[in-house]
Amino acid sequence: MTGSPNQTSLAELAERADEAARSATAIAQFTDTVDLGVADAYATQALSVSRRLQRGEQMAGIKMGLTSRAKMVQVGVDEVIWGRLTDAMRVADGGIVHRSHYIHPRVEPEIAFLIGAPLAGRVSGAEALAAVAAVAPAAEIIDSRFENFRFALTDVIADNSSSSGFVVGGWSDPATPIANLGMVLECNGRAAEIGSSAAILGDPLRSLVEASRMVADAGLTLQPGWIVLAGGATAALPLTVGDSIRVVVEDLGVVQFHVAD
Ligand code: OOG
Ligand code: MG
Repeated sequence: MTGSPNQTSLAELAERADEAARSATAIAQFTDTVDLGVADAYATQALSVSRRLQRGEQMAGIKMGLTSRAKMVQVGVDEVIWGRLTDAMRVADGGIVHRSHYIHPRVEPEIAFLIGAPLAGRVSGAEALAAVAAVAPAAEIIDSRFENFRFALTDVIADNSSSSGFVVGGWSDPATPIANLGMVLECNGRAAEIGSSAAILGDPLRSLVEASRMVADAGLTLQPGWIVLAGGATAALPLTVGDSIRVVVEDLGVVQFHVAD
C-alpha cells in the first residue's frame, strides 16, 4: 500500500536517512511505501541535514548531481538534483577514507567551485563566474543509503543526493578555462574512468548556474567560502579497502585519497 507523506511524516523519513548514514546500514527505498513528491523530498533532505547541523556540523556548500549522461545512465534517473555538503564530509587531499563508515561507497571525478560572493537565483554564466573565487579538481564519495544503490528520483533527493564525502585539490584562478578539460579517475595507478568536463552539462559553469537557481528555490543563497561540486563527469567507481584513488584534471591538477578499513 502506498501511504501519503502525512501518514509517514517527512521528519520520520529524514531520521531514517540520517540514521542509515550514521550507522552505515542500508534501508528500503522510501518510494516503496510513500508517495513522495519532489518538494517533499527536498524538505526531507533539509530536515535530515538539519539533524547533522544540530550535532555541530557546519554547512560547507552544495553538490550538483546527475549533470552528466554517464551518471544519469548509471543510476537510471535523468533529472539534475542537488544536495547539501557539511564540513564533516570533507576529506583532506591525500587523506584516508574509512570503508567501514559507508554502506557501498563510490567515487566520481568532479570539478569544485569556491564561492567568493553570494550567489542565488537566475543568473547568466558570466554572473555565476563573477561569484567564483577559484576552481579545483575534486573527488566526490557518494553512498546511497538505499539497498543495492537503487532509488527513484525523490528517494535520492530525500537521501541528500547520496552525499557522503568530498576531497578538493589545489585551487586555480577562476579565469582558467574549464569547459573542456580531460578528466581521469585512477584506481591503484590505472585509469578506471576517462572523460571530459564538457560531459557536465556541456560546461561545468552551467552546473553552477543551475545550482544558483535550484538553491534559491529552497530559499538558500550560495555563500562566500562554500564549495559547489559540479557533478560527476563519468560513471562512479565502487570503493574497496586498499584502493588508492586519484582524480587528474587537465590544467587543474590532481586530488587523491586512500581507502582504509
Ligand atoms: C546520486 C548523486 C549523483 C553526481 O555527481 O552525479 C552525483 C547518485 O549517483 O547516487 O553526485
Ligand atoms: Mg557527485
